[in-house]
Order: sequence, then C-alpha cells, then structure tokens
Amino acid sequence: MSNDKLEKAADNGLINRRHLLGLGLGAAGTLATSSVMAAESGLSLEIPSWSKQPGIGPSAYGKPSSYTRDIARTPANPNPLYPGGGSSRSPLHLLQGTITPNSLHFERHHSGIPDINPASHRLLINGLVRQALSFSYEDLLSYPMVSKFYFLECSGNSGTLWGNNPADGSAQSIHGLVSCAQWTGIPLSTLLDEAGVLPEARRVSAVGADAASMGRSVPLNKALDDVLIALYQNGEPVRPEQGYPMRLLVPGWEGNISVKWLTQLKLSEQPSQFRDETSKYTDTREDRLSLQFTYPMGTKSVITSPSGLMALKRHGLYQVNGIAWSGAGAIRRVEVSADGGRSWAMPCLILIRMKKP
Ligand SMILES: Nc1nc2c(c(=O)[nH]1)N[C@H]1C(S)=C(S)[C@@H](COP(=O)(O)O)O[C@H]1N2
Ligand SMILES: [Mo]
Repeated sequence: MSNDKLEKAADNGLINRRHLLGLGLGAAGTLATSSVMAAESGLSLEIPSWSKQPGIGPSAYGKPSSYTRDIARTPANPNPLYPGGGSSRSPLHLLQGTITPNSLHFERHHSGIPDINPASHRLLINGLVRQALSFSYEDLLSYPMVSKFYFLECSGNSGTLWGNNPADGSAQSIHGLVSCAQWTGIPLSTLLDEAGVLPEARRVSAVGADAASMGRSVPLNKALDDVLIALYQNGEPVRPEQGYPMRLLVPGWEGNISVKWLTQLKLSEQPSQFRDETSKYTDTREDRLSLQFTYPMGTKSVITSPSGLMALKRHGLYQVNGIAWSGAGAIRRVEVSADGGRSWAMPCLILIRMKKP
C-alpha cells in the first residue's frame, strides 16, 4: 500500500485502524489461493506429532502453556535486611485487555507473604463503635458481596521517570506496579453499620496480619463510600500475594492503603500515625516539609505495546495498545499523540507505520 493511500488519523505516522483490516483480508485471500494451489500441486499439510496421540487429561487447577513462560512478573529489590520485602511487576507489555491474570498481578510486600489459615484468622472491628465485633472467614462469606473492576497502583509506580535521567525501559519495568482485577467483597459500610459507628469517629485504622503490621487510617467518609473487604479476585479467593484470606480494597487511592491480610479495623477520632503514614508514604516537598495524607492516584495512561526496548522486527503496521486509569473516577475517552501533543487521535484508530530503513 502506498503512503498516500493511508488515511492519516494524526501526524507523525498515526493512521486509521481500518488499514490494518484491509491488510488482514488481503493476507487471508493470499493464503486461501496458495492452499488451493498447494492441493493442486499434491502438497499436503504436515501433521505434527502432537496431533497423532492423546494429550494429557483434565487437571484440578490449570496453568498457562509452557510456551508462554516469558509472560512473567519481574521480582525486584531482594534485601537481606527485609526478608520477604520487595515487589514484582506485571508484564503489561505482554498482556491484552484491562484485566490482570491473578498469577501476574503485581506484588508489593513489606515483610513477605504470611501463610494464613482462614480457619484461625479473625477480623476485629473495635474502637469508637457501639459494639466491638470479631468475624471469622466463614462469618464473612455469608454477607452480601459486590463485584467491581478496580485498578490498584503502588504510589511508587513509574517513579524512575521522576529522576533526572530516566532510564529507558519496558511498560513492565517502568509502570509494572499497577494491575486491574474484578474484586468481589463486602462493602466496608455494611460491617461498620453492624458495629455501629459512634458520632465522634472520623477514621478507620486498618492493620494487616503480616510481620510488617502494615497500618493505615482511612477517613470515615471514604470508608463508608466505596471501600471493600475483598475476598475474591477475578472470581477465585484472593491470592496469598494479594492478601488471602482478605484485604482492604480502597478504590483509586495509593496501593499502600489497601491493607492486605487484614485483621483489624479500629475506629478513632484522629489518624493513627502509624509508621506507614508518618515515616512512610508522605510526600516531601521542595521546602523539605512533607504532605502527610495524599491519597488519590492521578489520571494515568501507558502505551503497553509497542513498548520501550521492544524490537519491531517486521516492516509495516503495528497496532498501538494501552491502558488508562484514574484514581479520580472513570476514564471516558483516551487520545494518542505521536508528535509531542501537537495532534491527537482516538486510540482505537491508531497504528504506527514503521518506515523501511
Ligand atoms: N499488610 C500489608 N498490606 C499491604 C502491603 C504490605 O506490605 N502489607 N503493601 C502495600 C502496598 S505498598 C501496595 S502497593 C499494595 C500492593 O498490593 P498487591 O501486592 O496485591 O499488588 O498492598 C499494600 N498493602
Ligand atoms: Mo505501594
């Protein structure tokens, strides 16, 4: 296809997506012709060995193809001073759609993953309530639940881009501390209603059962709005890495507030001043003073593929894929620019045309 036939969607190589459809149909047409020719010339399809004998049978719990092993998280930051601490990043550049498979959800642990037997785990609600309550896992399973798609992002995500000389990297290495799942759980408001929040209460302090005792105090209005006690992640029980048997899920806010392995919720008048909201997770300004509570994550978008460091080996057209999310609400529309913001096009219509060298 000559350059001038390609309908431009925006400047610098962004073109209308239907050109790809045209190319696809063309290719299928060519294939059809060549297979007819193959039959006429006496050639036949080779039958591969795996087609000639039965494969392995059904299994109790599935796993991905052994040929997709490179679609993996990248664990980082092992530190002997903090056993089990560190993070792993989701392979955003190798995934499609918005949902992150559970095995590839990013991880951030301060003291590793506790091995919690749900039969002996409790969730305590106490402090400024009419009646302190203690729930077993079984108790919680009998409450009405809701299912919602939410992105979860570590507040340190994409941090390398704030440096003076940002390193080149893939969507995974730069932005991989974000994932999206369908979370199913009990609205926190349901349990707080049952405990009876006293009028002077302003904060709900959440504490995890891991050795780090991760603790954050959530303003009561947010706690009563959309916060979940999440018990399921993409349809199955929350993974140990994500907080099994239960985690707090605070939509749109810094990942650290979504306390995993949740074991206590305490109602108080004042913030709890936990380590995780004083020495950690404050934002230091240029004048060296720190903002203490900076909860919502900003609006963000990432082109996942083609991604940094990826080799585009064939000439021709490439579809641009990406994700966009916001701690401040739902994303209504996304546009893409290839010329530093001078011209824009809707992403579903965008392709990059690789120039022949
Ligand atoms: N109990 C506990 N909760 C925790 C953490 C932790 O180390 N311990 N890490 C926090 C941080 S910093 C983030 S970004 C998210 C990460 O959630 P994920 O590992 O499910 O992706 O969990 C938060 N909740
Ligand atoms: Mo985080």
